[in-house]
Amino acid sequence: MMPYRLYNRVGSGGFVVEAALAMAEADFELEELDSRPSTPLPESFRHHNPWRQVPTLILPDGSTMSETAAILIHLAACHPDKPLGPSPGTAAHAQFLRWMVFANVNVYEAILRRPYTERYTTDPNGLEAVREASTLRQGEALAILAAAIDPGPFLLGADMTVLDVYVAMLFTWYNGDTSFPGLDALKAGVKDNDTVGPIWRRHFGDR
Ligand SMILES: N[C@@H](CCC(=O)N[C@@H](CS)C(=O)NCC(=O)O)C(=O)O
Repeated sequence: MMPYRLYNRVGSGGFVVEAALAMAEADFELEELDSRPSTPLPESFRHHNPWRQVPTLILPDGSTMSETAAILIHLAACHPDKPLGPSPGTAAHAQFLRWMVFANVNVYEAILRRPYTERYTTDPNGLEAVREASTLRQGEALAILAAAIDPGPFLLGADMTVLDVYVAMLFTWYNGDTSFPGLDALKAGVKDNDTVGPIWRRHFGDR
């Protein structure tokens, strides 16, 4: 079996996949692309992922996965003895799936409307309005996640899962000014984690 191979760039969404692989104590190689966060990837990357996005993960059998939430759910299923997420079929796993998909389609998608604004309107005079709506929508979706932290400090309770690492990453990209103390505490817990903390700092410094 080959090791996992993760395509990413520093400061991009593959951070959470790298963190999940480390939590799984899996054997993996990093392919860091020479590309700045918030910019399109080189045309040549289409060869690895036709949608030209990171994270893109090559699995040990040589097949390709993309889509952060799908990758995280898959890694948790492959490493059930590691603390990535709850067991499939449990009530906790239902919430794990719920918030994983919510974060992906509502928070991540809203964030992307700022750096990639021209994908969301054909009106050259409408770009700033799309960016403002992006920030508002990020805040609305983060408020739902913040309210779901009960009793905390993590989304599913006392134990950190890859869902929390994902939400902490998205929250650190939030550019609005609404404060979310529950998400601050969740993010602090993620940054404090012995396995994930050093990876966080390599991608995001002290953000
Ligand atoms: N739906 C994708 C979104 C991934 C995504 O937007 N990745 C960004 C980096 S954070 C990217 O590759 N941007 C380059 C582009 O979209 O052109 C996922 O959940 O993995």
